Amino acid sequence: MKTRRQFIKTVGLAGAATMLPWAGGVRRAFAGPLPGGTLDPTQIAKYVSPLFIPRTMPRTNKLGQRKGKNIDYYEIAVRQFKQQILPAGLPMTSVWSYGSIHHPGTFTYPAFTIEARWRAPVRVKWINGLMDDSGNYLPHLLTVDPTLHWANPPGPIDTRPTFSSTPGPYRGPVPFITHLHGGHSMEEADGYPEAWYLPAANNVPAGYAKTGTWYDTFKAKFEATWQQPWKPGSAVFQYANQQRATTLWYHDHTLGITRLNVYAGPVGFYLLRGGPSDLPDGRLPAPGPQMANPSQTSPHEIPIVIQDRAFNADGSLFYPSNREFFDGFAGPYLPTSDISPIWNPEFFGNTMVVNGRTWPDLKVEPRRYRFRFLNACNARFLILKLVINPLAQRPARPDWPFHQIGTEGGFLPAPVQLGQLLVAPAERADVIVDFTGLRAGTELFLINEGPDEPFGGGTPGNEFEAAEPGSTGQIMKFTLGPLTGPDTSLPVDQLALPALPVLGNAVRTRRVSLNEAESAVLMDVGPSEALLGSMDASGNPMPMMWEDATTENPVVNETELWEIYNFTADAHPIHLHQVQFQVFNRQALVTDAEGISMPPARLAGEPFAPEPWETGFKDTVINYPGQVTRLRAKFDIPGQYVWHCHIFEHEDNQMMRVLRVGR
Ligand SMILES: [Cu+2]
Repeated sequence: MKTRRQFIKTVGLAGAATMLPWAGGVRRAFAGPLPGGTLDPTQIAKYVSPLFIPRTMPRTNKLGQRKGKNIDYYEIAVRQFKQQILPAGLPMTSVWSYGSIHHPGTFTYPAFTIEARWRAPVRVKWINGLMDDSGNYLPHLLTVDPTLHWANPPGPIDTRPTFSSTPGPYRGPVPFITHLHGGHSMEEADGYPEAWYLPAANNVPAGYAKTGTWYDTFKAKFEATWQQPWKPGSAVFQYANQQRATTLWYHDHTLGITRLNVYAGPVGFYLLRGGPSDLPDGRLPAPGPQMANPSQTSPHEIPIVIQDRAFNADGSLFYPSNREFFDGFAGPYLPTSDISPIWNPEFFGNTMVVNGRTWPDLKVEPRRYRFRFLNACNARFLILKLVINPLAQRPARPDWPFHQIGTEGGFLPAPVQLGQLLVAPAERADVIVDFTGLRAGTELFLINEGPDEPFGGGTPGNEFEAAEPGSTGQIMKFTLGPLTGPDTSLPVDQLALPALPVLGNAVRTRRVSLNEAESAVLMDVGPSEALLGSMDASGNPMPMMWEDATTENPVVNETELWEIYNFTADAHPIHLHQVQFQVFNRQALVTDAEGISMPPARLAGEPFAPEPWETGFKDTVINYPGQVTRLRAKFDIPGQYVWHCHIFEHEDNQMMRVLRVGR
């Protein structure tokens, strides 16, 4: 069985992990919710709140163009507000999320959905509105570790600052920048981690940088192209929408603080429709949620974002405020050692939040629905099943199937019937669930059998223990009502999906590595950070830091084969910006007794094909321990991007590298 203990084992870096100061190896021996805040998740009534269905983000206006199409223009801010995330009767929760500044009712967590059409440009003024009513900045809702390599507005910016003693948390104005995840975006519109900006607050302390290293470069580029200024506290991004119709989402991407900025709430869907890679109207379950007449809208296409969170008894979000929460390590921290005082290597919440509400219920009709699932957890891999009994012994037998039709990069070649959906952080699963024939009153539960700890592959009950059935092992409920109208969508077995474009053969093979680092000065403490890296000619990993010289530098318009060698004990969801790639294959590596690849990397066995649900285009792929994962990508926009692990805690502490295309 995989344990927390294994996670900290390091390959290629300071080794010698033997006895550990925490009780990690025995934690899963206790049946019960994970530790979290002061609100016991078993005291939260399940399935009392209806599923919140985010509606369409209202446009600010349409901008005319002399040539070509009009531009859909939005002005969207991130703000702090209270929302009833816990069931009525329990306190409200202070969260952050996005909304249209001209439509006060649109500030919800998750945010309203941006509806985009193929080849119709969308322009968004993204405003950092993390200020109070007096225009003073709001400090973070959560505890910011100032010792990572992070945005660091007090300066020097975008560095790991040095301290003469262990500092307390950062309480200043919050840097923020929004990334459209999966977008085939120009560099200035991609939400680069060092292009952040503070709110245009009255009281930003003297000497603080108000923007990150790359902000001015991208501002100049955008303004020269589009003649719209970037005002203080904002950035304006334009998305061409010249990519396959698919499920995109938007979230913060600021260097070293993304885990906290996203955990605080701001997240939204961006649905790109139309064009040759979409289906004609009428074939799939519709309509999606609309802005107008929400009470009269009965959407049959619903985006569903799943997140694990933890709460305090006063309704506030809980996120660890010290390293000790993770492994009991109480110091010494930086600068005495190389362990950060606050950062946790992962966080697993004990409460499941779906579209901004804990364990909601959705009333459905006996017809087909299209659900666009998004795993927006910080670190948790989900294994979703539909069952009659939510407390059924794990692993449970699925009582109802999913038909997956798409993933991050649009439709699959053909629908895939699945008893379970494995969804890593940032992955999307576009699925049809056909409730046809189910009697009114039937209840189906969406459960989760992913682990309450890092995922390393395998199956529940064998390689890991399934999530605790009474808390994180449940997600939401579907309650069947009567059919109110005919279902005119096509049955799944009659559904033909659009053909996939052909990527072409790779002209270059690029070998990269996933690594973990434990303390170089403290015995038996780790991890201190997670690292990407390259590989030497002998197959040894060469872990690299964010600040090291760029090594991933594809030529514009070349297709590359990436070989991602995992030298850690865990699976990492690796995300490449700019591109939608294709998973080529995977292959086992020679490992030690615990399944960890041993350098130099040596292949073991034959390559094997990706899962049927991985055969479309993707922007995030699961990299299992003990394996190399191969993907093909064509990089066709020059510029400054990133590739990184989408476990937010990893990404924030070095598991991110520059991806520089061309030049
Ligand atoms: Cu990772």
